[in-house]
Amino acid sequence: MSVPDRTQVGIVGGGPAGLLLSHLLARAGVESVVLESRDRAYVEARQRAGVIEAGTARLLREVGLGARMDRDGLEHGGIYLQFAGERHHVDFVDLTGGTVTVWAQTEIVKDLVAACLDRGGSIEFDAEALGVDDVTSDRPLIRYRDAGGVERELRCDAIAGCDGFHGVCRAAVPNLAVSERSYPYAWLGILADVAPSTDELIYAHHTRGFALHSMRSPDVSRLYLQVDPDELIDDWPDDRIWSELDTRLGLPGWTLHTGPVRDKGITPMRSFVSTPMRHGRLFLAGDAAHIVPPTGAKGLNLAMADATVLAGALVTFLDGNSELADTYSNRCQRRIWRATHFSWWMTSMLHRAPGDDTFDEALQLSQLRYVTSSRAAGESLAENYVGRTMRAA
Ligand code: RFL
Ligand code: PHB
Repeated sequence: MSVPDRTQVGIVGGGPAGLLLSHLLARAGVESVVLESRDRAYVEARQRAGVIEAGTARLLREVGLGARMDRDGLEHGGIYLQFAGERHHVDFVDLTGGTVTVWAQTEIVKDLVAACLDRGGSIEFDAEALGVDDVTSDRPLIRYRDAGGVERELRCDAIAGCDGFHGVCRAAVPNLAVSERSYPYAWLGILADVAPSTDELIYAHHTRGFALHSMRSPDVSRLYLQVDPDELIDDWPDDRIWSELDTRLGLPGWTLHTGPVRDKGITPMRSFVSTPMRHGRLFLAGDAAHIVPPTGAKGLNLAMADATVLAGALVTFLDGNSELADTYSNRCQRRIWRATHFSWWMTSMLHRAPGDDTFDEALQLSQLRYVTSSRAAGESLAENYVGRTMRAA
C-alpha cells in the first residue's frame, strides 16, 4: 500500500487522543493520517488506564464504540478508601448519582484501531515523527521515518500533536509556559491472572506506602504499590510484590487472592501542564500537553476530552472559521486544571512522604476521616472522580 504524502489533518501518535481524534474527524467527513512510532501489537497491549468517567463512557457510545464496553465493562458505583486499619466505602451513586466504568485503555485502543481500519482510514504503524515544520504557514508538514526506515514528509492542512509526554510536537510550540510538580515516589503496577479480591477499587493509605487494588475483568486484577522512583523492577520478584500488597491491603477477615503475573512495570509520577496548546496550525492534545499522576484516574479521560474539543475546532477551522481553533487551548485549560488539582490532592492524601513526617501523616489521616464521614467532603471527592471533564469544569 502506498504511503500518503498529504492529508487534511496529520496526527502524530496513535494513542487514545490521536485515534479518537481521527475517528471523530472521519465522522465529520475530514480525512486524516495517524503516524504511530510503535507497532500495532505494542499499542494494543500497552498497559495503562483502567477506569473511565461516565462522560467518557457516554462519548464512546455516542460515536459507535460502546458495544464491547457495555457488554464487558464493569460499572462501579463507588470506591473503598482504606486507612488506619479500616475500609470505608465512598458511594458515588448515593453522593452524586454517577458511576465510573472499569474498561481498559487497551480495549478502547483496540476498538479505535479496528474502527479506523474498517472504514479504510490511515494509520501508519512503525512510523516515527522526527519533527514538524512550517506550522505557521498554511501547509505545515510532518517529517517522519516510515516502517521501511525511509524518511518522508506528510503535508497537511493542520497537525495534531497527540504523541504523548515524550513526543516531538510540544517542542515546536515556542514560548511554552510549563507548570510542573514531581513526586518523590513511583507506582509499581502488575497485571495478574486472578479474579479481583474486591467488588470495587481499594485505595489504601498505609504506613509502608500507598497500594491500589484495581481490576480489568472478572478474571484479571490490576494492582499497584507505591515504591521509590529509583527502585528497579528486577528487585521485585512476584512473591515480594504479593507479600507487600497483602501487607498494605490486608484486613482481618479479608483475603488477597494471588495468581500469575502477566505484566509488571514501574511508572514515575508527575503533574505537568503546558500552554498554549496551539501554535499556528499545530494543536497539542492529551499527554503531549499535560500529565497527571494516576491516583485520580484522570489522564485518559482528559486526553479523550481534548480530542473531542479539538475535533470540533478542526472541522470548523478547515471550513474557514477559526473561532473554535482560536479558543481551543483556553477552553481546555479549566478542565485540565480541575483534573490536575484532583489528581494532586488524591496523590497527596494517600502516599507516604519520604522521611518520618508525622505532621503530614496526621493531616492525611484527618483528610481521609473527613471525606469518609462528611457528606459534603465525600460528595466533592465523588463528583471529581465520577467526572466533570466533559463539562467546562
Ligand atoms: P499516549 O497514550 O501516550 O499516546 C501517545 C502515542 O504517541 C506515540 N508517539 C509517537 N508516534 C509517532 N512519532 C513520535 N515521535 C511519537 N512519540 C510518541 C506513542 O507510541 C503513543 O502511542 O497519549 P494520549 O493519547 O494522550 O493518552 C493519554 C493516556 O494514555 C494517559 O493519560 C493515561 O494512560 C493515564 N492513566 C490513566 N488515565 C485514566 O484516565 N485512568 C486511569 O485509570 C489511568 N491509569 C494511567 C493509569 C497511566 C499510567 N501510566 C503507565 C503512565 C495508570 C498508569 C500506570
Ligand atoms: C487502573 O486500573 O489502572 C487504575 C485505576 C485507578 C487509578 C489508576 C489506575 O486511580
